[in-house]
Amino acid sequence: MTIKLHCFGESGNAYKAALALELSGLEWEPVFVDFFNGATRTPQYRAEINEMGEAPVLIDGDFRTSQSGAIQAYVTEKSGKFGGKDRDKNYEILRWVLWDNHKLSSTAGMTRFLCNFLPEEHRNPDVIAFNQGRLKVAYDILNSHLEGRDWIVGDGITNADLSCCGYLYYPEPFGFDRADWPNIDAWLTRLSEQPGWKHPYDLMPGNPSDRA
Ligand SMILES: N[C@@H](CCC(=O)N[C@@H](CS)C(=O)NCC(=O)O)C(=O)O
Repeated sequence: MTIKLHCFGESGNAYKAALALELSGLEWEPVFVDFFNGATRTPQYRAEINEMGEAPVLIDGDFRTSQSGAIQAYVTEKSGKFGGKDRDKNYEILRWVLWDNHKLSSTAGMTRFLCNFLPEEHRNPDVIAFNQGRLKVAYDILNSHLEGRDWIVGDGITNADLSCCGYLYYPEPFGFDRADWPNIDAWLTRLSEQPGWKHPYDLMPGNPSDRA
């Protein structure tokens, strides 16, 4: 049975799940979530898809979960890919996924939204600057960790990489410039050169140009 991923192209959180599915080789298909027309806020979405009112959501037969980290864990369980080979590695991967979800992707996603998708009259420069300050700390932590490393944990791609990259390939400006962070830049290039890698807008339906 084909796995379904409720997602949309602009969502870096959905990208983490979609990229894990794509690179795992599992059979999957996207189901478009019309986020920008309020789909995730409808009672129907909350009742039938996800009570948390978020994308991504994975449905595989009678199994369903949301949260990109949980979806990645499911992909690992099902495909045997992107997990650790031992307990220490598994916890190290989990540690980076949780860090990403809290400190990197949630702030990057919010900042990108504030800078690009919120109507201009609602964009608050102080809020944006505050978030960009927090992000700078996060980029620095990741960039330092990647010094002398090809991947975040161990010697191959894991869910730590697939999580932390979630918002870092998007073209919309939100204060992240790859040139400022050479180890992150090289790591993003390395990941994008893996067979099967796709850009978020090529992997999932939904693109800012749809609303232009
Ligand atoms: N921690 C969640 C975050 C998911 C999330 O915030 N998704 C956004 C789209 S990128 C969403 O659906 N937001 C709906 C809302 O806030 O109303 C994950 O990693 O999956």
